[in-house]
Amino acid sequence: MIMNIDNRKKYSLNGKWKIIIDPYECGYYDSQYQIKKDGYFKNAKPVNKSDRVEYSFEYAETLDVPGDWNTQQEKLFFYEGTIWYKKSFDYSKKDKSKLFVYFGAANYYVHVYLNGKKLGEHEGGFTPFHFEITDQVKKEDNFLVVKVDNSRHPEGVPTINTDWWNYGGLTRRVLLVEVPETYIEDYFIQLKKGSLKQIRGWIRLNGKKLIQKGTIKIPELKMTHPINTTSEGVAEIDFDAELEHWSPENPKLYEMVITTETDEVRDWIGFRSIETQGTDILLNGNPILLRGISIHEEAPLRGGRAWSSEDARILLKWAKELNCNFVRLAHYPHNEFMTRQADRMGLLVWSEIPVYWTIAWEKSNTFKNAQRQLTDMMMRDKNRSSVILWSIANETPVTEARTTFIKNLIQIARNLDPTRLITAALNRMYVNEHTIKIDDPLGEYIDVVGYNEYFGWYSGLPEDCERIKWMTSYEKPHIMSEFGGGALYGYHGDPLTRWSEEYQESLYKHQSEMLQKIPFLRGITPWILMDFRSPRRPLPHIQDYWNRKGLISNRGYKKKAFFILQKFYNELKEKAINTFQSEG
Ligand code: GCB
Repeated sequence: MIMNIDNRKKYSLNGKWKIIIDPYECGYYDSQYQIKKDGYFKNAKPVNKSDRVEYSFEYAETLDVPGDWNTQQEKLFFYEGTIWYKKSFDYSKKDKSKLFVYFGAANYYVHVYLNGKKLGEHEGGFTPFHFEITDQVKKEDNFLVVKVDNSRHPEGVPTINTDWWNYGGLTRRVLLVEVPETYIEDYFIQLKKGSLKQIRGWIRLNGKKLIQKGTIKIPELKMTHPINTTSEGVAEIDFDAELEHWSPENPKLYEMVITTETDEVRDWIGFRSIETQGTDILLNGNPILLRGISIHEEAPLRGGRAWSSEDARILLKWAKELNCNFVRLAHYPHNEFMTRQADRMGLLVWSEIPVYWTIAWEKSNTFKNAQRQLTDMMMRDKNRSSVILWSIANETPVTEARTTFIKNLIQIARNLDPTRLITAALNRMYVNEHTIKIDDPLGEYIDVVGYNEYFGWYSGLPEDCERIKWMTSYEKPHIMSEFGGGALYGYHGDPLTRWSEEYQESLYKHQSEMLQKIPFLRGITPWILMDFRSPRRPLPHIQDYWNRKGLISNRGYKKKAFFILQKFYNELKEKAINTFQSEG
């Protein structure tokens, strides 16, 4: 995967794309359900007045890219199926350089064709992918056709059942990316685990000239280190530096310049350590309490899938206003602007893959798909100091097949990135009505135990929270990765009136009282920053297909509970509270 796309020579294919809505996939299958040789990707046009061609991109309507299709046209609001996208472009590349077509993400399954020939396919709605087009691209009149299918499948990741909108389409940027013939394909530069000054990592070249000399520089520190790549194009990086460490209070980034004989990339990277000790999380060696909030990739104010740097800035600014030092980016990898912005704003990040509820644990294809999404997420964001937690799963059933599946994913994640912590959000578990014991066997394999609870919403009333006794089987840090309740902005009642702002406010008050008494708790990410669309939420006049658990409405108005959490976090921040005391 080419890293750091914004540091490359790039040409945007964003904007209006021609589209054909194809619910029966006539552009792909013939009447006998055989794959057509001359599907819509051929972009055929009648050659004379008698010629019969039953589709046309030329006269077709358009959709904006990036963007989900559901919120661009009313008739597509509930649409699940195939839409064909087409974009024409001219491009003159430098002799010998390589050209790629890059997609930030497309939901969910795509086939990509250039000038009528297939480039490849990609599965998974939230991770980037690209295809090399060096030999196929022409100076003029190229046409790129993408078949995007957002149908849900029992064996997909996620599977058919989620509590978020299945926004389809080319949901993130599409770019042409030009790199030298031999280019710096990837690099991983972070502090070595356990050290506060040893910079460790590697760079990897791709191309014909794999053995090269170069340097890695930190201009601000006036440091230059030599690089010598092997015949595999790989060079190890290992040197010491006296660094200001990255933290939410001081999100210090250093410009790093990697130069080889044929290429150069620049990136802004922060350096921090993250580890656990008993029930503590240590950032740069010091215990930290994660004052967080969960966030969906729902666009602030306009709704639909978020994708822009402006969307990221608005969402994360709200998190800062809440006095957060941490965000849970649920339930899938968010766009790259989010983690880059979090680096700059000083927000720690929990990053997650959509292994959500119950997927097909026994199917090897499902495993491969989850593995691919995990490694692509990790590869894209491995240089982001904000990211401290890779989350492998959310609310999965306690079965052997599930545990084996996730255990195997954890192993892969640890091999790929030994510097960060692994987590998962475990499911609700009751001993009795007033006692919770966290003992999902998955807890054994993760570093930080996430736990979702909904006292006062799915069970009991807000005031019941304070009667709950908390126990755990794991001497590890725990994060309350979800709690919350729905409220319609502007709907008022007493604290017992469901859906009122007052009910949600009361719930947050009682929850914060309860949470402070859980001695093993080191993080909180209530559900959720902003209302988000969900097909599971049809209640007329209240939900209207929005999950209303947001502290902020879909139009950007703050509900009463926002201010309760803001105050609670402010107290924790002011008093520099890093651990909670038990009641006794
Ligand atoms: C959960 C899920 C989350 C839902 C939330 C809810 O436990 O993890 O995806 O949206 O509950 O609102 O019910």
